[in-house]
Amino acid sequence: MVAPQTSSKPAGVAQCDAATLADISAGLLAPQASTSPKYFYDSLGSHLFEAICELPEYYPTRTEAAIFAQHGADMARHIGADATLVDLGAGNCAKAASLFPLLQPRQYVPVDISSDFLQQAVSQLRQRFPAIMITPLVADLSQPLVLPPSVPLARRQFFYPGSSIGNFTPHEAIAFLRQVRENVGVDGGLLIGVDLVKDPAVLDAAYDDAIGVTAAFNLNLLRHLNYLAGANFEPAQWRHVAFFNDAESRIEMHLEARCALSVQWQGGERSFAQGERIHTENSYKYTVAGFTRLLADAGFRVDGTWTDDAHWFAVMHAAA
Ligand code: AVJ
Repeated sequence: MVAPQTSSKPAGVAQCDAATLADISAGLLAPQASTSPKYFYDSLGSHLFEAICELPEYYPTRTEAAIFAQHGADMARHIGADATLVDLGAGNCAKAASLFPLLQPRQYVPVDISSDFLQQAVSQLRQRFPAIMITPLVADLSQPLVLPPSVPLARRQFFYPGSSIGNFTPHEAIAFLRQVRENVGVDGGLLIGVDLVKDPAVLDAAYDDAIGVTAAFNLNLLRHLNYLAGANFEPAQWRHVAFFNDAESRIEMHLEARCALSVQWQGGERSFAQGERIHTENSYKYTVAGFTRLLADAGFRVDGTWTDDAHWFAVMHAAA
């Protein structure tokens, strides 16, 4: 039997800017506590996400890869060679790199929030593809997207694979895609991966795998918050919860307090009752028709849709 904690560790010093601290604070203090999924991705979080992509339960990555393998040449015909490929949330850049032989971009602009991870990936990529100009950009995709002058306006093709669009609410997704649309110019486009509605049992398993990698990914958020906000979360006091919310058509991930506890951080504190949760992620699932409408609302015209045989995932190309 573990003795109940009577005194908690002191909170540390915040390692971030005032805006990040204010964002984390506001989320934790809301009646339904929540945090942005962007805080999953410190270096360990990015590596844990890579591990998730290897899990048998996590179908999106390999299903999307199979769609690219089967239809990549057709996609390349829609896009044309010598484009500037802007990869939103590039991570390890592996998906884009696997398409380089077909797409033959002139320039590659990987954008990611995790700076260390991006730099590492880019130095490897430069050795493998010396002919492609690589212009990495560290940016938070929840903020307005501004590309530097080193990225020409002509022939911009945005690449947003992996169904990360699902982290936005449909309303936010339209706003985000409108912004992409404004950055595309007249002769560009968007190649985007979308996770589709399916049997909830398949969805639940994909976000609550048997060996607990997704649980570790979710719990790692607490370690990252300790670093970012000088908080004193103890991951062992929290449980991973994930389920499909049918009414909202989304997977929800939460962290649930295993016992009554309190947490301090720079400039704030909160008590959580046993069973109280922090909502850490939404992952919306769409139908092809629904997402086509969403792209149209953002000012795009869908000119290609590719799916797997089971219709678990779709890759769509939209033109300006
Ligand atoms: C990176 C947002 C596409 O929603 O499936 C994976 C993140 N969270 N397992 C997703 C995630 C839990 C992933 N995206």
